[in-house]
Amino acid sequence: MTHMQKAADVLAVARRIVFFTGAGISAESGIPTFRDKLTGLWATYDPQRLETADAFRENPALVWGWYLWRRRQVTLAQPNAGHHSISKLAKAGWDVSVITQNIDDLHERAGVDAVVHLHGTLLNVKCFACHRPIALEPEQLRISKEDELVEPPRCSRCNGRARPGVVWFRENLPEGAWLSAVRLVRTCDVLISIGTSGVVRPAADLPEMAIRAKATVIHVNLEDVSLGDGREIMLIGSAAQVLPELLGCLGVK
Ligand code: BJW
Ligand code: ZN
Repeated sequence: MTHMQKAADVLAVARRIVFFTGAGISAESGIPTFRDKLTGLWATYDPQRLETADAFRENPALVWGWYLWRRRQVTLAQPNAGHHSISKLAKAGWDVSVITQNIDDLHERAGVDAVVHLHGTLLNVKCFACHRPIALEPEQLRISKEDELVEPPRCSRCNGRARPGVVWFRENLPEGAWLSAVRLVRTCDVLISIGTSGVVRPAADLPEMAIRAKATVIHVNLEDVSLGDGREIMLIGSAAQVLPELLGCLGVK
């Protein structure tokens, strides 16, 4: 039996399915991943320089400008067949939840309502000082090129700087999101982990948590990222190819 058929058989009888997604699922929508060679954002940028609170403190205009550019990139992108497959499975009657590390809104735009965002979202803006949400006008979000320095707007309540509503290294994950994720993972039959390198914790602990809770873990990735447990099924290929094929085996169009 092929790995694909084995995965379809497991899903056919699954009661609760959790999708756990990383940058790889949005790659075919044109959003670069973090750690892939050549196309990864970090091939040209040093993450330590841009994705930490220290970096923002040192050079807020560089970091804010860079996030505005990424925001525009996300706004112009469209969900791909991988994102759409997840919502098709839900519409076909499966009990499906989505936990994502991604800061884009492509799952939502593919029709999934309650997405758990472990690393925040690019579309939210908050105050660096008092953490309250900040609403910005469209012209404050405009940008012309990626290396433009843009001074962040100020918070109307405390005059702190606006920052993206994402989770940087050494920052805690939003507590509610993390608790929801753990609850979903501990009670699912199948966790489908898509397009994540599994190096950033605590998110990377979720597949192992699912295995400990006796769920089957199906990985979808360009490379073998399995943990070496008998409960895993590794499907090698791109999300936009593998997921429609998997749905095809289940008779979901
Ligand atoms: C495809 C595909 C296709 C490609 N189809 N597949 C030492 C110092 C400081 C911190 C730490 C430390 N040691 C450990 C830590 C903790 C740290 C951590 O884990 N660091 C490791 C890197 C070592 N974690 C944290 O700091 C977290 N907070 C925390 O732990 O708080 C407690 C604490 C407090 C005080 C001190 C220390 C700890 C927070 C983590 C926040 C992560 N934030 C980012 C940036 C978000 C904002 C932004 O985007 O700008 O989140 S980092 C980045 O990595 C982003 C992602 O969500 C995350 C995961 O990446 P992902 O999704 O896995 O992408 P890639 O690129 O890595 O992988 C893509 C995969 O897809 C590959 O496998 C490809 O093969 C595959 N693929 N195309 C299918 N078409
Ligand atoms: Zn403020």
